[in-house]
Amino acid sequence: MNFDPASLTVYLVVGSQNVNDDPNEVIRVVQEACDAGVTAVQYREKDHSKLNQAEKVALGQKIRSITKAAHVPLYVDDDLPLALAIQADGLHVGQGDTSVRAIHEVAPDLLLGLSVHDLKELAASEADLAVVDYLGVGPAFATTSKEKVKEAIGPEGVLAVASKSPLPVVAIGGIHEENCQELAELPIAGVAVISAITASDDIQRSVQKLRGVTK
Ligand code: TZP
Ligand code: MG
Repeated sequence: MNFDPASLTVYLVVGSQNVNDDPNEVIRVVQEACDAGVTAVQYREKDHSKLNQAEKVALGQKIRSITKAAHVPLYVDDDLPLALAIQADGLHVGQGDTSVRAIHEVAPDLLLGLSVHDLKELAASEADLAVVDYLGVGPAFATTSKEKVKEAIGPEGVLAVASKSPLPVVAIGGIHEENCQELAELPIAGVAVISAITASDDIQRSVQKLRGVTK
């Protein structure tokens, strides 16, 4: 699949650890989010996930069929075997994860996303950016959805990285309907969220509001 920056507009990140360890709830959220018009999905089984690899593959395959029917690109967080097993479109990695160059060598067709927290990390990643499609920048705001999370950088911190980034940027971390407009004037391609969608009482409305950031 070719990378389209518009696919970063509203990017749902989700794994069973975000929905009370209930795989069926992951499926419900992904289906409703795709129906509501999310533009990318990342399957992120992390932190205190209770699923074994076979269970991750089984759930990932269901997410794959939902996203495929919706024509929404599917990324997997930092698990190349899982990404290949479920025929994901891409992989997202953090600074401490498998190097993007190593991934690109074995799986050149996978789209690649890389997390960057600040200008220092952007500079340190420069040589790798040739094989990366987009940057995830944050946490924009305080978040409780990720363990060992770095400090929030605020809209200013997102702006600092986005204005120097040669690649499209999706902001992530603590972004909700209520604060997303604080990011509206920034040179970003979109917003990535967990709880704004997984904990939403109306996914259709939440996705609509989040879309407004780049409109
Ligand atoms: N990476 C940086 S912050 C974060 C990730 C995966 C968590 C985002 O979750 P939420 O609920 O949207 O703050
Ligand atoms: Mg990671």
